[in-house]
Amino acid sequence: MNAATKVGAFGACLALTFGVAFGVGGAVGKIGSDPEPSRHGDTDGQDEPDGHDGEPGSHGAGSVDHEAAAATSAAYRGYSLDPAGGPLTPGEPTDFRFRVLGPDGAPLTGYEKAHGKDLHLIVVRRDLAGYQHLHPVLGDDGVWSVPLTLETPGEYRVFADFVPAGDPDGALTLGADVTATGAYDPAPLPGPARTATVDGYTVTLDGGLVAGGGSELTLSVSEDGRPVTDLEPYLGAYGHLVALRAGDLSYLHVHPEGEPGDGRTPAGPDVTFHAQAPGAGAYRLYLDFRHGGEVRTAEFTVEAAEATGSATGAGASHGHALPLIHI
Ligand SMILES: [Cu+2]
Repeated sequence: MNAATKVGAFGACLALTFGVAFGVGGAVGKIGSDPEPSRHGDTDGQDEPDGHDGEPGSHGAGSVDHEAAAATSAAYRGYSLDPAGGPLTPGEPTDFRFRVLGPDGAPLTGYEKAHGKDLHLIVVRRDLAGYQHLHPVLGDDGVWSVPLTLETPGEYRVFADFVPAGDPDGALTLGADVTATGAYDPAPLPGPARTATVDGYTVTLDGGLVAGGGSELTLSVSEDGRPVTDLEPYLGAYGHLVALRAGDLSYLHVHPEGEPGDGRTPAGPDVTFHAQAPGAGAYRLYLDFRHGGEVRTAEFTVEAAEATGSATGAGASHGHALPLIHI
């Protein structure tokens, strides 16, 4: 689907951080940016308001690692990501399959739902173009599958964000490279901006990222100049935010703390997130929001500034522990 933008907003401070996973993609290198419209590949746009079973912050609790500089690798904590198949053909729909192997070497079949899904798969080209947020289906044999089309040639990174059942360390994210054959023509990263437009929606960003610290980001959605106050729940929240750092593809997945129906979280126009950036650099933010029955993605480039003075970020000021999963 297309990228679009609309962000819901929670009136209050939604502090929540879900599992924040930092992954450094292996291959550093080409990072460009994406002049192309972002693609949102969610295949199950319909998600029920009740699909959220992760308690904010529950994810990742216990895996706090403040030495952020992590790298998302294909193997971590004994788990590994095992994609099947070779290079894909650009523009051709593929049944993309992969497995997560557990510490015992066998395919992992037990998952705990987070945001209504057993596993979230993020796919992006290495220049941060072509973003997709997919929800694969798990087979009894531990093989995940999902329809996937890589529109243009190039090197892509896939991130599997999940919670192994029964693992006290909580959520983790594993990354792997996938290639779409042909000449890769990386685009430069779009410059920092406070506004993004998608399908008639305008999303404005307030706040920013602080290198190595917590910060608050508020995204406001309007449509044709009017604030949107009836955002629809998507995966149990009014907005989902993923951030990827240009260069090493460090990965952050952040969610608002409030939930639709909790009696205190308005359905827009503001949606606030707490994020923790692993370090300085340029990040591409992808905000998924749902309105009018469709999920859209608004994209922004944000520079994470070095923290100055006290090391207190917005998160700390709110007294929230920010789970940080170091991948
Ligand atoms: Cu997801």
